[in-house]
Amino acid sequence: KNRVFSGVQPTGNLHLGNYLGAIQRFVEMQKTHDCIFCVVDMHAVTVWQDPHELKNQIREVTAAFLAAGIDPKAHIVFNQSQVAEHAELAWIFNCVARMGWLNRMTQFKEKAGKDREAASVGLFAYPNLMAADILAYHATHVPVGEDQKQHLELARDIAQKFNNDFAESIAAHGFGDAFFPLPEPLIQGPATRIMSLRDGTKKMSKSDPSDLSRINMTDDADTIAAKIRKAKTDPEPLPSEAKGLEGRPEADNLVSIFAALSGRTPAEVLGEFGGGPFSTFKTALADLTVARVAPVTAEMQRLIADPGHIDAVLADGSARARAIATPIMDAVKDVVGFIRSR
Ligand code: AQP
Repeated sequence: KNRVFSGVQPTGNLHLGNYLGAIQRFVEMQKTHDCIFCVVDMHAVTVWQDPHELKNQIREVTAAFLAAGIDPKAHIVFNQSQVAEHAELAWIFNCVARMGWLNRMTQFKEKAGKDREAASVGLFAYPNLMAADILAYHATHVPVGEDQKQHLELARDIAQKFNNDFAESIAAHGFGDAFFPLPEPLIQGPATRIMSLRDGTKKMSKSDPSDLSRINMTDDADTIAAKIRKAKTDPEPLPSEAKGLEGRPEADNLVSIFAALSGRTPAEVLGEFGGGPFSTFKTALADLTVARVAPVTAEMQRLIADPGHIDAVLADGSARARAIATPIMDAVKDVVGFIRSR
């Protein structure tokens, strides 16, 4: 059966890239799949987080899920640290994945920066925990942005290696010839990689020191309009066809954002704005962004004002997530050869 798993880190500054590349897609997937949406707080602490802020950030991401239209009753919304199976399975995967595989992960290289010796071990092993997140539920489909493609490939390699390493035991325990499904990344739509508003070659990111580089989900209308007005562009007018966006990363990015927010293709957007100046287009883009983001922000603020309700949603989702992950983790322990009390 098809099951979707995806997560968002509660690292603050939730932005339009997270919304368009991930959360908005999650909302659509609810119609066709059983979905599990996770606030991955254990991933967040691979880089130090202020404990008080972390709680607020977990509630903020949960509020964004709910405000965007994720139904926590029909699907599962929870925070990772409440389901111990993530950590347990990640340990097994630490022993399945190879150092060489993790050494090739570009996100670790980017996040660790020059001083790799000073990065946390958790940051290095991050992709193993991500594989555990997905595979603890035997999830088959994972909607993510382009930046997570390499981690998904690693999750498939881990699943495959586990299936091979333990093939005999898997068969002996009656699980057939493969215990873990190989999860499929779903990287689709016009917003798989929203770029920084200050530099069209860098992705929009929570950790960019410049607040002008991103639209935060908590920005008010004036701030959104000002950031779009100040967004970097080139001196040429907008092209009339999508292929004219090649080699113009900033223009390409703004057109993609417009397309994703309006549910149109970039070609359709250029059909309306192509040949015209950026100023006209930016005004329309600011109006559209505010119209789409403001209701979500308002609903997020309403939800955040009642942390007790958010925590109850997470507790309920965690219990339902655990009910799926516990038998799978028990089976993993049997396959690996651990003794457990029954
Ligand atoms: N710029 C982006 N465009 C489209 N999708 C994006 N995602 C992130 N940035 C973009 C997608 O959002 C989901 C959640 O991401 P995350 O919070 O788990 O971590 P991240 O990818 O590390 O996000 P950031 O914002 O870039 O944070 P930092 O600055 O810490 O690196 C994922 O599906 C991701 O693909």
